[in-house]
Amino acid sequence: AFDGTWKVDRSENYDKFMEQMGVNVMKRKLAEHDNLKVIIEQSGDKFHVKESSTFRTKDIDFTLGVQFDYSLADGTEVSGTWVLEGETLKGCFTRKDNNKVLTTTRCVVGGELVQCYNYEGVDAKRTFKKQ
Ligand code: MYR
Repeated sequence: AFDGTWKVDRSENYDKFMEQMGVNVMKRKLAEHDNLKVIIEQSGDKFHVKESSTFRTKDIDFTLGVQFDYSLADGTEVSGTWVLEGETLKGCFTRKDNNKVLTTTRCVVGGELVQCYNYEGVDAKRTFKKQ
């Protein structure tokens, strides 16, 4: 269900979320137009995710339930896991610099990939269209 090439179409409260993450205003302005594209390939409980944006391209392999390290587009290092609950991927990642937790979910709704984010009480959402 998650397989495909997904291009960001719209974002809600993403600026506030990044602000809560401590991302400076200049990077936040650039991130508003990051043209984020996520290519997801799932086989069983293994995922290959290729992220590309105006900031970078990055590949990651992970297995559901198995902890891995990742660095976010702003350089923040996190460690955590994705698990599947029903039709929803749930991610829980701890920042290495302050031990605070970022949670995120991915689910497909009406043919769109919806990713929700939460950090320290601030929620955001980005919706991706399939290419
Ligand atoms: C992946 O499945 O794409 C790799 C693991 C993702 C880890 C957490 C994603 C949250 C991204 C938040 C971006 C915030 C930028 C300050």
